[in-house]
Amino acid sequence: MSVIDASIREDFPVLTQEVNGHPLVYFDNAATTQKPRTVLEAVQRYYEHDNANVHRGIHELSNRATAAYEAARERVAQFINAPDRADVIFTRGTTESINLVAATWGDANLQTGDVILLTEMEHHSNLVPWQLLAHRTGAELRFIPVTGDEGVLDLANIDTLLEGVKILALTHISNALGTINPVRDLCSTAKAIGALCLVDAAQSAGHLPLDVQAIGCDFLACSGHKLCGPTGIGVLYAQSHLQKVMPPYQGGGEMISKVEFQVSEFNVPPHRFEAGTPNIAGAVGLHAALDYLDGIGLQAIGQHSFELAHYAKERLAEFDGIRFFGPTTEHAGVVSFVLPEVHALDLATMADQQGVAIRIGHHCTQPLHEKFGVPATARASFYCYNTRDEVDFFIEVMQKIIKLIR
Ligand code: C6P
Repeated sequence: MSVIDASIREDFPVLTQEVNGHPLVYFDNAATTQKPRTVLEAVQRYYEHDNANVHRGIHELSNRATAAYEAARERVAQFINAPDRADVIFTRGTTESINLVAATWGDANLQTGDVILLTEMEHHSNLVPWQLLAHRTGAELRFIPVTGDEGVLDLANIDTLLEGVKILALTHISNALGTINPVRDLCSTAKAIGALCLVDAAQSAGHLPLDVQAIGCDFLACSGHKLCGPTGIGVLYAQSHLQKVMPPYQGGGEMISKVEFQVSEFNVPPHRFEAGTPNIAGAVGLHAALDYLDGIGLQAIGQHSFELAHYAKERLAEFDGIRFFGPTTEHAGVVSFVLPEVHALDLATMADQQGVAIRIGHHCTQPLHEKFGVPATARASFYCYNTRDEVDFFIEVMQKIIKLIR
């Protein structure tokens, strides 16, 4: 018996449809989650009643839009327990948040010989920006290894790995494995040698309670669309004292305090990092999404997704030769696997014909998949509105597919 009642499905209009003649079973939540009606309505209400540009006008609508945008910032700060709303920078998503840190803090602080410590399970968004930074500055990239198929971090040599490290950047929850990393311990170990710590919370925000002060990170990045919010809005939490010494990211309106033909002075953080008209409606939708998730309870959401993933693994284990990637006991709502003789593409295409949406590929963790020696895995990822009945239907579909192929 789950902690979340299946009646919450009624909050999500998209879930009521049929796909290819079957009720939609949406198991691609690690890619993006569906949106509850309250989020859709908040965005619509904003455009119907308050739409204007922020921080620029003295007219009523501009004041309302500014108030809504800044209220969203306050709400995010509360959601992640940031000490101050000025610690919250709005971005387009996790990818932009990490690029911002690499391009501003990174360019200003790293030089040849410095080390950037990552893990082997990082999403390309928490790898490629650091590669670009390493090429620009001459810094070295180093990786905490991942153990075999169970996919947890091998911390046996962490002290050696940390030598010369200026920043540790790691994912909280792996999108490919479902591994939940001990970010709190790792941040504290990194900070003990004077390194900074960035947490990629793309898969943990909206899946478990987040507390940046308890984690002890300097930066945390997440995306609105993975937690019931709109696409194109994301968050970078950056400690105020770091923001104050970080050079600007992009130039343009809003991020300046004074502009002359030759030089400019820059606005105070976080506005210094939000050049141009921001995604105001996205921030409004994100605010509504956080209210929605808190209404259900983050603990309950994490527990529900874990239980579904655990049950799916139990059922999938019925298939001969299945190879799972990711931890067996403690993990998030993600199940990744390959089946002998069954090509992942065939599996996903045939599942889609039965209305089941799963994802296949390297899930933007290509080096990790190369390490495992597989080009692609199939991944089912769960969220608060998924049910055990849907898992059972997925297994029935899998049985049919395997029978047909083998
Ligand atoms: N993972 C998935 O299907 P953006 O695209 O900026 O919202 O998020 C990027 C990102 C960063 N880190 C992690 C751990 C992620 O999982 C993602 C997005 C999606 O797994 C798309 S590849």
